Amino acid sequence: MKFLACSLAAFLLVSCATQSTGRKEFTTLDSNRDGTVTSAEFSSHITSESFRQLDANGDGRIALAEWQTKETARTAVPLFQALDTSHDGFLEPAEFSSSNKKRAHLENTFHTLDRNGDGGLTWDEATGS
Ligand SMILES: [Ca+2]
Ligand SMILES: [Ca+2]
Ligand SMILES: [Ca+2]
Repeated sequence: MKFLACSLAAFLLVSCATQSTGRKEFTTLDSNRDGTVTSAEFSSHITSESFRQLDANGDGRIALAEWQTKETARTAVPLFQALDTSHDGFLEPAEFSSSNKKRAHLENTFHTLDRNGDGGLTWDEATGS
């Protein structure tokens, strides 16, 4: 899971640390626009964003070649095969988002950011200020 964990963490750092685009990212994360990002809003956005980044040719599925060109390790192949539950050599969005381990990682990241533990992420918490 190292590979996914890294790319997700990298995405988070980029989106949270860049002040200029950070606010926009936060608003994107806050899909119901109530000023806080819930765990559900967080996971669904990060998942779709990671998928979009990995799907280099934008055909809506991730081929092994696309999977491997990102910060790759050979160890990513078993993970790809594990996620590809239909065994057709492509990761569909549903396959990509159904990983329990990835879900657990996102939950952890969310709880780390949610410093007061109220289940919602405010702008201040997201930026660490
Ligand atoms: Ca919200
Ligand atoms: Ca693709
Ligand atoms: Ca598949």
